Amino acid sequence: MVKKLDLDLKVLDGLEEPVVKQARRWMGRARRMADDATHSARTALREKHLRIGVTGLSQAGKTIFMTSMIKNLEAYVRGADTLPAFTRNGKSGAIQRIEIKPIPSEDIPYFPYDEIHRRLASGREAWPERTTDVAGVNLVLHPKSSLSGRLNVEIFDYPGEWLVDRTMLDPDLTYVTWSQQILDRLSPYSELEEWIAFQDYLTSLDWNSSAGVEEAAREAHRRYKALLFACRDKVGLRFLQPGRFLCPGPRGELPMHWFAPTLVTEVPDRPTADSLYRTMERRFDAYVRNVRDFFERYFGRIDRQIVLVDVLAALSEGKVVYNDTRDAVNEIAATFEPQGWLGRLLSWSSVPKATFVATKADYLHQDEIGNMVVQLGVMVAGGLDSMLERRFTEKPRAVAALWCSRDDSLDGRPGVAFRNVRTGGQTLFRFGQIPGEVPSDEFWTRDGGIFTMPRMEPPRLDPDSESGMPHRGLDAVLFDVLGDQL
Ligand SMILES: Nc1nc2c(ncn2[C@@H]2O[C@H](COP(=O)(O)OP(=O)(O)OP(=O)(O)O)[C@@H](O)[C@H]2O)c(=O)[nH]1
Ligand SMILES: [Mg+2]
Repeated sequence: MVKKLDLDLKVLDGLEEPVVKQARRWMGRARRMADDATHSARTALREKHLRIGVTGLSQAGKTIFMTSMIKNLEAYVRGADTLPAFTRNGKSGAIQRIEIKPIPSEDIPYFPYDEIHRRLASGREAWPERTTDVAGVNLVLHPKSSLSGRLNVEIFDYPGEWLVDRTMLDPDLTYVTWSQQILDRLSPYSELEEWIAFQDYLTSLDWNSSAGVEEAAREAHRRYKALLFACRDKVGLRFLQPGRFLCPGPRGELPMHWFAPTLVTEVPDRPTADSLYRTMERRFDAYVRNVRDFFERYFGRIDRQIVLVDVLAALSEGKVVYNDTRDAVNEIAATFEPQGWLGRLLSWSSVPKATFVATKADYLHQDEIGNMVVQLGVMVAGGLDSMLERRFTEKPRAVAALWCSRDDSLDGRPGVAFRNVRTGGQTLFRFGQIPGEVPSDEFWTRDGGIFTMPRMEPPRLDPDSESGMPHRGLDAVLFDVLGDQL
C-alpha cells in the first residue's frame, strides 16, 4: 500500500503547483491513515479492552474509589503488597507494567487522580469536591504472561446526580407520567418553602396558552430547581430528577433544561405547538434524548459495572433518606437486571455484569462488616438471597477505598477510632445496630437514631504513593472484575 503511494507521488511531478500540493497532502493523509490502520490491526490482535463503569449516587464514594484503584494498581505493579486478593488467588505479580493514558478518543477530560491523591496526602479538609463533569482514564495493563495480550481498562467518573436519570429512559415514561411520579415522590416535603413557592406557581399557569410561554417555563424551572436543591441540601435526598438541574455539566444550563413537572394529568385537547404544555413536553423529550446519548456514549459498551452504595449514610439520616436511597438504588439495580428493560431498549449487546459494593466500610469494626453486606442486599433487592437470585451481582462486597480508621471498642462493643475533621481530634465511634431487613419504625425512633455521620480525616499518605492508598476490601472487588482477564 505504502509503496504504491510513493509511485503515485512521482507521477504527479510536472503538474500545476497548487494541484500537486493538494494532491501530495491527500496522499500524505492517506498514507498516515494506512499506517494507523495497519498499526491498529496489529495491536488489536494483541490487545483486550475492558470498560468498567464506577457508578453510584452522589457522595457514594466514586472519585475516591477510582483514585484508590489506580494508586493501588500502580503500587502493586511496583511490588508493594497492596492487592492481597491477587496474591491469594495465585496472581501475585500478574501485571508487569501499567501505563495510564487518556481515553483513546482523547475528547474526554483526564481523570485527575494524581491531583486528588496529592490533596489527600496534604492532610485536613483534603477530600475532593463534588464531581461536576465526566472524566476518564485508560489503564493499560501489561500482564506478565506472554500468552495474555495487553489489557486496556477504561474507567469513568461522573457526578452522582446524573445516575438517577437512568430511570428516565423507561420507554413507557411520558412527560405526564414522569411529572406524576416526581410530584408524588416529593410530596412528603410539602412543608418546604421551596415546595410551596413551586406549587403556587404551577397552579397559576395556563398550560394551553401560548402567551408568555418562555417566561412561564423559565420561572417554573427556576422554582423547581430551588426545590431540588432544598431536597438535596436540607433533607439529604439523592433520588432527584432531572440530575442535570442540580449539576448541569460543563456547558452549563441549556434551553432544553427550561421545563418542570406539570400538574396536567392528561394530555390537553389539541394543544398548539407553541403552548406552554407542548413547549415543556418538547424540552422534556429533548432532555431524555440527551440522557440516552450520555449513557450510550459512556456506558453503552460497559463490560463490568461497579455500583457503589453508601449504606451507612442512608441508615444514619433517618427513614425519609433511607427510603429515598433505597428507591433509587432499587430502580437503578433493576436496570442492571439481565433481561431488564434498559438492556432491551438500548443498543447494548448485553447488560454488563454488576458488582454491588457498600462503601466507607471503615466506619465499622471488622466484626460488623457482614451485617453491612446483608443490609446492602436489602437495599438493592429486598434481601441478600433475592439480590443473588436475580443475578444483580455475584459477590456483594463492602469496601473502604481509603481506610481512615482503626478497629477499637466502645463500652466493650466493637467500634472504630479516627481523627475527626470537625474537631481535629481523635473520635471513638460505634455506628450501632445494622438491621438485617428494612428498618422498622422502632429502629428510627431508637435513642441516637438519626445523626450525621462524622467526617474522617484521611490517613497520612505517602506523597509518592509508593505504598498505594490504605484500603479495606478494594482488592477483592478489583480481583472480581479483573482477575479472569489476567
Ligand atoms: N472514611 C471514609 N470516607 C470516605 C471514603 N470514600 C469516600 N468517603 C467520604 O465520602 C465523600 C464523598 O466521596 P467521593 O468519592 O467524592 O464521592 P462521589 O461519589 O465521587 O461524589 P459525587 O462526585 O458528588 O458524585 C468524601 O468526601 C469522604 O468524606 C472512604 O473510603 N472512607
Ligand atoms: Mg465524585
